Amino acid sequence: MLSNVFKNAAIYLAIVFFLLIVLFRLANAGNAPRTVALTQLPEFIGSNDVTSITVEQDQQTLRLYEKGDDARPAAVSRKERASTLFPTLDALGVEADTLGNLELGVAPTRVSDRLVGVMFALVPLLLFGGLIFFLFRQAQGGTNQALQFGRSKARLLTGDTPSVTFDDVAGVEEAKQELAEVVEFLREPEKFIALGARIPAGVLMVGPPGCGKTLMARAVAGEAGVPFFSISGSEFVEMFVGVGASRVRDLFEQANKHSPCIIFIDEIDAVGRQRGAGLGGSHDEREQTLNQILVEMDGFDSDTNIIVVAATNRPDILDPALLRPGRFDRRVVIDRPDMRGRRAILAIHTRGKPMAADLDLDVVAKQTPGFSGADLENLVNEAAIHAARRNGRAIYMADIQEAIEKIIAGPERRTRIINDEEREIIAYHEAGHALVMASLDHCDPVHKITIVSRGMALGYTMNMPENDRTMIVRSKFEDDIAGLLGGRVAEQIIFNEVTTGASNDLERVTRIARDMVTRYGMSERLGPLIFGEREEMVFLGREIGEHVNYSQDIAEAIDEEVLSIILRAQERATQALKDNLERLHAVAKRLIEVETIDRSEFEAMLA
Ligand code: NHX
Ligand code: ZN
Repeated sequence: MLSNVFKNAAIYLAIVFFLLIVLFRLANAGNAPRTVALTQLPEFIGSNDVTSITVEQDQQTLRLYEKGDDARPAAVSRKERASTLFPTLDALGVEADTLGNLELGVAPTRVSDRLVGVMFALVPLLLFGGLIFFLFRQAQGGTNQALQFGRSKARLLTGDTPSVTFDDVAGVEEAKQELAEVVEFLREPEKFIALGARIPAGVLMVGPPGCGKTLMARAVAGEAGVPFFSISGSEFVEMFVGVGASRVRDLFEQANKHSPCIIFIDEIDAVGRQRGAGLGGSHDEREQTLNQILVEMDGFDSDTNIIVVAATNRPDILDPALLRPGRFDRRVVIDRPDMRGRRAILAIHTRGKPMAADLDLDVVAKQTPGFSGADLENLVNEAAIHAARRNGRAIYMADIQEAIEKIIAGPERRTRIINDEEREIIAYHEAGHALVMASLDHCDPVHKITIVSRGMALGYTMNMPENDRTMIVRSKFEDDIAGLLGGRVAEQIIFNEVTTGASNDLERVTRIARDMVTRYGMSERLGPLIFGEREEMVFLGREIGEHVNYSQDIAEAIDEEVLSIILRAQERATQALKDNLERLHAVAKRLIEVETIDRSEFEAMLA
């Protein structure tokens, strides 16, 4: 509080001081005596401003010129006798080259000149003022109250009661159940207080981005019918020193006036990172903000009726002080939805939109493994856009299919020019993927094979899991690697040549094999150990780096193991294709003919 007052006062003082300097300079503009060299004199003689010219000589001030004297405004050199310029000097017998600097007496400038001076003096003032104003606006996040420091945005959001309820949230049933308790408390705090129950001060929502943490928090407020104040942790960090803490104070003050209510702090990891951790950045500011949050939450008593909901996708880096009892002691996991969850989320997003009768949400849910709620919302929107662009009246299953593929692989590029030779390579590459995947037990069923360009890819083979997976067995990794190598292996077998095209396949293969060795302990040689610690490099923003915590020998062994896993898989892919050479030709030929083969046709070709 105090530091903030001081800081504001300092800024006010600086502004006033600046104004005073400017005014002082204005008042004196044009009146100061000026020192010039003899050779510059002609410029000044005859000017209306010059009232006198004097020179300091032998501790005497000699007056050489007085306005009205008949002085010659011509070029002079230092060698020239000064007497030709100034009769006074001649009388005194002073030589020009012994003269020191001359002082010009200057008349007060005229009013019109002074106005011009004022204009010029105003330019830097306006620039400086504009700069300050701009900085304030930045700090204020766009408000016009330029001099109001430390006012929280939450105040401007007025703490409205959200209209979303639990009906608008799907795919996180467990989280809903846990939060139902919070809703009940917010609805009837007296009931709990009468029994002397200690109400949770804070709920920490943990989960990957786009899975509905914010929506869930809003729904809790909406369901309980209480105001919702929200602020993001990152907003605290980007402000002036001391402002973060004062915003927290302001936010809680506002919330107190509207209790019972919910305060939502998004991305709390931005301020709630372990204190003293990391390099660089303004940590004092962050710590002050964090401390203020803790102070405010500790100040809650039994009749406060405020519940602070915070969200993060990095609970591991939070300061333990945040998680102590009486603070964020409840943890609710908001994870990626499973197939049923996705179905329910799709039902919400298709609600009220003209959906065609052929739409089967179960199939869509099945085809979107790993999609978050936000992804699904985007999917339905893309489908709607696609339907509109073909002037449709409703969103058909085909629109959804197109949207899924667009999200996974990028927009279709039918006009890309590909010659026959390249088409053949692409067709064999994709047929190779498909046949290796089909002949290995742990690969997901092939859903679609195409040589129609999409995004960066010239062609692609899509496979889809039958069911959601929570864990992956080692054999599946091995089969997946072989499947990914299948395209390149086919190129090698058929053309006795490989292309640059498989770069993305190889990237994925390398990542899987490396993770098998270093993260999942799936190499016998290196054993069930984790190698390298993933860490967040604070000074590089959100980038994830790796901390090497193993010896050079181990590093070599890891590389060898990764290579051996990949070579073994390549061997198996080669074998699978050699065993299926006729099918490989058949699928590739068919691809060249029709460009796209779907699951049922592919399975028919295998039989
Ligand atoms: C190029 N593209 O970059 C050309 C245009 C081998 C038949 N000169 O493996 O399209 O060579 O099974 C995400 C997805 C780069 C990122 C695909 C980055 C593809 C795709 C290179 C098929 N299908 N390769 C494949 C392919 C290419 C690339 C990607 C990406 C090809 C192959 C791209
Ligand atoms: Zn490929």
